[in-house]
Amino acid sequence: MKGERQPPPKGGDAGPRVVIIGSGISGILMGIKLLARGWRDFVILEKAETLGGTWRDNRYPGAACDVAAHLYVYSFAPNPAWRSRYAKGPDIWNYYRRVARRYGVLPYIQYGKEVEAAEFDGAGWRVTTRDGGVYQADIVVAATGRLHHPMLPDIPGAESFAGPKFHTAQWDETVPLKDRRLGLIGTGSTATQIVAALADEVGQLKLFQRTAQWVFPVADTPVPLWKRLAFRLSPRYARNYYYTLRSQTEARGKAATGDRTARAARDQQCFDALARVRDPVLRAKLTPDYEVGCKRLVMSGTFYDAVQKPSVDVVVEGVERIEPRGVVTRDGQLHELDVLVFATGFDAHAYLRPIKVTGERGVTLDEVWREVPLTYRAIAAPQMPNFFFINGPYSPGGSASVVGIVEAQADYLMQLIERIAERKVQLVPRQEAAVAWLEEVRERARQSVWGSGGCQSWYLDKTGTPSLDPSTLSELQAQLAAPDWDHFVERPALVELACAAA
Ligand code: N01
Repeated sequence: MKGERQPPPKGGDAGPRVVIIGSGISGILMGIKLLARGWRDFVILEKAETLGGTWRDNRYPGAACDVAAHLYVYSFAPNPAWRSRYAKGPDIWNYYRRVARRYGVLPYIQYGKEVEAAEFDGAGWRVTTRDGGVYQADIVVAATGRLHHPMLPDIPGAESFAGPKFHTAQWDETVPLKDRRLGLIGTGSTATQIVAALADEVGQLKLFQRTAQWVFPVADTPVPLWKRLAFRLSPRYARNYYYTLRSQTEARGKAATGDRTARAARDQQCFDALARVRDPVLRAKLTPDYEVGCKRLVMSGTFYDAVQKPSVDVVVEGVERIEPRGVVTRDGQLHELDVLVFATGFDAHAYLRPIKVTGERGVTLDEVWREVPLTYRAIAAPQMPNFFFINGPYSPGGSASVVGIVEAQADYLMQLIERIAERKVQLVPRQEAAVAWLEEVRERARQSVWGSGGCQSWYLDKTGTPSLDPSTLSELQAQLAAPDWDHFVERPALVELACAAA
């Protein structure tokens, strides 16, 4: 993209030195917020060669966002051009690139900079990258995403498969699929999108399902021309539409936190969608044995149609091993395959890893997080002064577009950064404030359907507790409206914050 690698402009109010790790939706947003404040002394370190996280990496066939497109945008940067209710992955990626360019963030991104370590030395942070880069910072913001590390299953013989094999987040576009025999292990949101996209293209698709999923029916309708024009001509119309979508999503999301009325209506739509699967044997295979919404709901209006096509076979016998010719299930059957894809999700609990973060008195983040990832409001961790997260552990999920959530967090974070800059201080959350906040969130999460619905999911941490805050976006915005300064230790920075570019 033109201008993607220009140096940042010089001069002006430099502000505190900030290192942002990651150039996905959260990292770009932090850049926009700093520039809006007039602060230019920051850098966004991106380990890949192009910007973007999720939507750069997930380029599998059918990749799309099942959150309404007009809601999956920054609230201040609507996109009147969306052509359908749900946007395709590459279009979303292009939207965020365009916004990054429009708001002047691109010159601040450095590519090929994989952060290896961040070390606090009393005065500030020393961030080092794999290629030997060293960055001194007053503040570090980790915007590294939650679903970033592909999870590859430990299935005997996986290495021996003779054909191409890859994880959905590492899709090999050079591998032809037409009329070939494709094996897909896993049945989450990703796999269901792939099944719908490829059922007509491949010769045969074997879907190896360990656990059935509840599917909430959604229809991907085109956005008519008059509406696109209205979005373009009337910012007010666009804004109202955004907030209508937001409240609809929030109402549905409340089901997760225990609102029985919302839950009943939502559940019924899932039951009805499943009931339309004609073959009773297939329907039985696709019927989950846990509560709706316990796992992250699959949102799809096409999966059940696709899975009923003659090319698709749902295999529920359980994968025993992989051999050169294909997958052997527990009933001893060999399913011969040409291509094998792992739709087995992500390690959602490897947050920030393998970056080594060392805070006060040499304590590492791994030590602070030995039991559970202890954070204060999912934004900061004890003993890590001026080190912050966006979309960190225990961020809310499930009831809102993640973009709205990270915006609420970024606005809160800007208040912390403002204070750090104004008072020339370091801020670190008090241990007891973090523990109290986390206990309260974990208790509510346990009581939510994620914790009590009788399923396994990536939401659950090693203790079996959902690592998500069940707060809705409105609740989160209220909680984050103004920092409670008593919950932070504030102390003078040892060295005055730099005002000139490093
Ligand atoms: O991954 P998942 P995903 N043998 O963890 C199975 C977001 N997302 O990539 O259920 C056999 O949901 C596992 O089985 P089980 C969204 O938040 C958003 O699909 O554990 N199977 C499961 O079926 C989503 O939740 C969009 O029994 C094995 C599957 O692999 C998150 O990403 C689109 C196995 C993993 O499902 C992750 O979704 C796509 C094994 N050894 C994704 N190991 C949007 O549209 C695992 N499985 C916004």
